[in-house]
Formats: sequence, structure tokens, C-alpha cells
Amino acid sequence: MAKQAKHPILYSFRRCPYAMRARLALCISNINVEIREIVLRDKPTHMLEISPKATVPVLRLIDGTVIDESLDIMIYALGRQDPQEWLCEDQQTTDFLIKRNDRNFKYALDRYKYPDRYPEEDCSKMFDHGADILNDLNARIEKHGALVEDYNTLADYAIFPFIRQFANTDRPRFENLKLKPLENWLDDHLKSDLFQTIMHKYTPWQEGDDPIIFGA
Ligand SMILES: N[C@@H](CCC(=O)N[C@@H](CS)C(=O)NCC(=O)O)C(=O)O
Repeated sequence: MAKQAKHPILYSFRRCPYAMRARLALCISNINVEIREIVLRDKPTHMLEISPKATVPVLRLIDGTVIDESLDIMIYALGRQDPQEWLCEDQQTTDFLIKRNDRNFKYALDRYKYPDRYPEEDCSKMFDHGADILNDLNARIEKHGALVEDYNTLADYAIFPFIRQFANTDRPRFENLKLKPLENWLDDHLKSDLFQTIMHKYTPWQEGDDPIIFGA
């Protein structure tokens, strides 16, 4: 008989912004999971069995339920425990900002960062498309202190890993946008204990390894 898992299992990839947002929420909600760092080009068979769409993050609960969308993992974790009130009242703005990030901003980010992957497309305007969204985020932060409320909520944590990638692609070009409130907001996230914790480096998991508990 298969051994009963003691903890939920999280398949994760350190540098993936979707996996980062899932780890942020799991960490803040104090849910201990067995973390299995993967290599994208050599995904574990068990992960592919439980989630054939083959993207990280994937969370498998002890009862066998599989959650394989990063935002759903965040909402699951915060539904269990939400000590910093990331789930705020303004769900409409939160949904709008996250959807725009996951569709429009990610689209521009991929093409700005990896134009070689899109040889048929003209990627020359992708920095500007991303920057339009950054301008809007900057205005919101300038007005409220964070994206939705006057403190960081779900939208901030779901979005900043993507802004990090955009900024790191060409730091001087990003800084040249002169979006100080956004830059400070990003720096605060990157310097936070929470971010340091979720960016711990794990050796890729292999079948038979002893469990490594994340968040413990
Ligand atoms: N909608 C998914 C997207 C996850 C996603 O695309 N993750 C990337 C890594 S950043 C991935 O696993 N890609 C598969 C691959 O590169 O093989 C989510 O929010 O969880």
C-alpha cells in the first residue's frame, strides 16, 4: 500500500513567478508542505500524472485533491489562514489587476525578455506595452501605498514576481522609466523576509528523497 503523505506536496520551480506567488501565500498562511523543486525540462512522472498540463506550481493535498493554478493555490492557502488580510474587500480591482497581469503583462514580458522565441512576431514594442501597465501600477501605488489598499494584499503578492522579471531584464531601462513609487514597492518586496524565505535554494527532487518541509 502506498505510504500516506504527511504533508501536502508542492511541485515548484524557484525562479518561476507563478510558483513564487504560490509559495508566498503558503508561507504566510503557515501551511507546511513537502516541497519538490523540479527541473522544467525533466519533470517528475508523479507531477505529470497528477497534473498532465505540466506547469508549476502544483499542490497535491493530503486527501488527493490537486490544485494546479497558482492563483487557486494562493486562495486555498489564504482561505485556511490569512493573518495579514491579503484577501481584501475590493475583489473587483484585485481580479482586474491580476487578470491584466497574467494576460497582457505576461504576454509583453515574454516577448520583451525572449524575442528570439517569437521569430514571426515584431517584439520591438513589447517594452512599451509593459511600461504602460507599469505606469498604471505606479499611479496606484503612489495614490494608495500599494496596488489596491494602503497595505500589500493578494494583488501585490500575485503581481510583484512578474515586475521583478521585467525590471531585471534590463535594469537601467526599467529605472529610466522613473517610476519611483513602483521601484520602492518592488525593492521592499524583494528585501522582505518573506521573499528571502520563499527564495531558498533547494536541490531538485528525486524519487526516494527524504521529504523537505517548506514553511517549517
Ligand atoms: N496558469 C499557470 C501558469 C504556470 C506556468 O506557466 N508555469 C511555467 C513556469 S514559470 C511552467 O511550468 N511552464 C512549463 C514549462 O516551461 O515546461 C499558473 O498560474 O499556475
